[in-house]
Amino acid sequence: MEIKILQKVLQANDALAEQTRQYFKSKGILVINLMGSPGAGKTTFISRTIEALKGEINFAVIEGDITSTIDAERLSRLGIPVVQINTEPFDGACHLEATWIKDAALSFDLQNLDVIIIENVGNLVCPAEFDTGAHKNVVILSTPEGEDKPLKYPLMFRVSHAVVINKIDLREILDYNLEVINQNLTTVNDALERFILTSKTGEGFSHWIDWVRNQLKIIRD
Ligand SMILES: Nc1nc2c(ncn2[C@@H]2O[C@H](COP(=O)(O)OP(=O)(O)OP(=O)(O)O)[C@@H](O)[C@H]2O)c(=O)[nH]1
Ligand SMILES: [Mg+2]
Repeated sequence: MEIKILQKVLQANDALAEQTRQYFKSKGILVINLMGSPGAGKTTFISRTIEALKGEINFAVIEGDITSTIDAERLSRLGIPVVQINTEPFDGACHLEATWIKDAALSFDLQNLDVIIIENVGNLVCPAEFDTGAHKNVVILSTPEGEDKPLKYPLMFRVSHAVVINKIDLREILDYNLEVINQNLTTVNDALERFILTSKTGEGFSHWIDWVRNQLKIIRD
């Protein structure tokens, strides 16, 4: 019985997510859902991306956290529209659902918008189970988390279109093995687009920035 109820919830979420995806495509707006562990560097990465494309691409951000507006305040300082979703009233959900994303996204001035980035709630489990309606799912993995995460949390890496290996500046001190992480990513999903960078300094960002430009072009074709 419980399984049936959960399936119903997921089906309703998926249907709304698909509608949202089509709606934003029709408006020429790219929606990117960024997922990753707490502290992987999601907010720093978003901030760096927005700064790199300032004057070229207009961004808005949907911030997902169980509680607090810390990240939303950080990103608002970039002069972009930000909406915070706190999941505390929804049993402290560890993911974002399509209905919340739709409402948040529709609150933006869509005329002056190119890309919406969703910073999902920090963890590698629940966000992978709920389609947000984004066009692209991106998972950010930082070097201190180790090379084994794709094998331990495979769903996250299967539902993602791209993976960002962040904090590569810490590679030597952590003895981080790029060959091993690449092998583990290939085992789980060899179609994943891969970016290796340091959000703190912006090193290695050009490939990622080109990808964002290209995805926006694809949405508008
Ligand atoms: N050395 C290093 N530190 C980084 C890098 N990117 C982010 N950090 C640091 O990692 C810490 C967490 O970064 P955040 O951007 O807040 O991470 P987050 O994933 O948004 O965290 P939550 O929203 O709390 O889940 C901060 O102290 C950042 O300065 C990086 O590329 N290298
Ligand atoms: Mg954050």
